[in-house]
This record gives sequence, structure tokens and C-alpha cells, in this order.
Amino acid sequence: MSTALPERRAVVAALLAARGDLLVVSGLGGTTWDVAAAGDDPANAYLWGAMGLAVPTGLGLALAQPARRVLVVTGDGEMLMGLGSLATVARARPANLAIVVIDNERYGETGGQRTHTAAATDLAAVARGAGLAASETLRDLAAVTALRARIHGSDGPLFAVVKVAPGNGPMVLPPRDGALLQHRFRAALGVDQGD
Ligand SMILES: Cc1ncc(C[n+]2csc(CCOP(=O)(O)OP(=O)(O)O)c2C)c(N)n1
Ligand SMILES: [Mg+2]
Repeated sequence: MSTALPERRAVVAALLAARGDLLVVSGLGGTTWDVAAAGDDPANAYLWGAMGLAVPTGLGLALAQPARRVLVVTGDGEMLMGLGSLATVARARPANLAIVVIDNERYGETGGQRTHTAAATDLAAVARGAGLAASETLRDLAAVTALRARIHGSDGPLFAVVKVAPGNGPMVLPPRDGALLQHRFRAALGVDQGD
């Protein structure tokens, strides 16, 4: 028996509940709006473009900030564009990094064209093959809540695909001023602003 897939906004809100000092990197388009809809936060690094670079950005952040937990929330289309980065994550093995793919099997922002995950590609299997053993596919909110606890409490790197219902929610746009975003992100990290 199949049950309805969860709505993406509810999934991302559950992932970010009681987030504490979690650092969050969101992919371009839909996942940035999901993360903004869950509550704008100085510790959010929104990608406004740079398709495929959410995971590399999160990896760099996790390596630079080993005392902080880092969560990448990105889309299936973006993840498909940056598959090679999973092998690099598996090699670097940052214990503080989690990657969650919001998989609507669509390029949602550009009109809902079907992606390869709607056909044959299993991103969790790709991640496992790249060397990320802690890799799974989730289909309900209870599993997402359990994942949230592991993002805060277990050693990573963690990789999860969450299958969600098609359809992006209404746009919730975070600030788009790059200087502002960078300044407040660095302040949230406690990094010297002087250089
Ligand atoms: C290099 C590059 N190619 C194409 C685009 C156009 N583009 C913007 S968002 C997007 C779809 C992203 O799909 P996905 O990551 O699955 O996000 P969703 O909107 O489905 O959550 C595309 C193709 C782009 N911004 N950059
Ligand atoms: Mg998508």
C-alpha cells in the first residue's frame, strides 16, 4: 500500500526544528525558499545560483568549522548536477556534515520537467557507491524527524533523500544582498569581520 508523500515545506520545517546553532546551506530555487519559509536565520547560506555547488559549499564549511554541525538541503536536480562532489565528501569524511536532498523528481523552479530520479536514478544508491555508507531514502515525516535527531547527534557524513510530493510552495524569498548575507553569516560564525 502506498501512502501520500509529504509536502516539502513540512519536511524542511521538521528538519530545521529546534535547529540551535546548525549551519544550513540551501540549494538554488525551491530549497532556498523552503529554508526561508522555515525562518530566515543569519546561519543560513542561501545559494541564489551556482547550481550543483550546494554540497561542495557545505563540505568546505564543514571542514572549516569542525565544531559546528552543517546541513545541506538541496534539490534532486541540483544534486544530479553535482554528483562528483559526493565522492569528495566520502573521501574527506567530515563527521559534522549532513546532506538532505528534497526529491520531487522535478526541476521544480524551471517548470516541473521530470528529472532522472523520476526514471532510473537512485540518489541514495549513488551516494552509497560514492562511499557514503550512511545513506537512505525517506518517504514520511516520522522518518524525517528521526533523521533530524541524527543530524544533531550522530557522526556523519549523513546522506538522505526525502521523496516529496510534486509542486513547489509559494516563493518565500530570503534577502538577496550578497554582502549582507556574507556579513551576517560570518558574524553567526564568530569570524573576524576585519579581513
Ligand atoms: C547551471 C544552471 N543550469 C540550469 C539552471 C536553471 N535552473 C534553476 S533552478 C533549476 C531546477 C532545480 O531543480 P531542483 O534542484 O530539483 O530544485 P526544485 O526546484 O525541484 O526543488 C534549474 C534547471 C541554473 N540556475 N544553473
Ligand atoms: Mg527537484
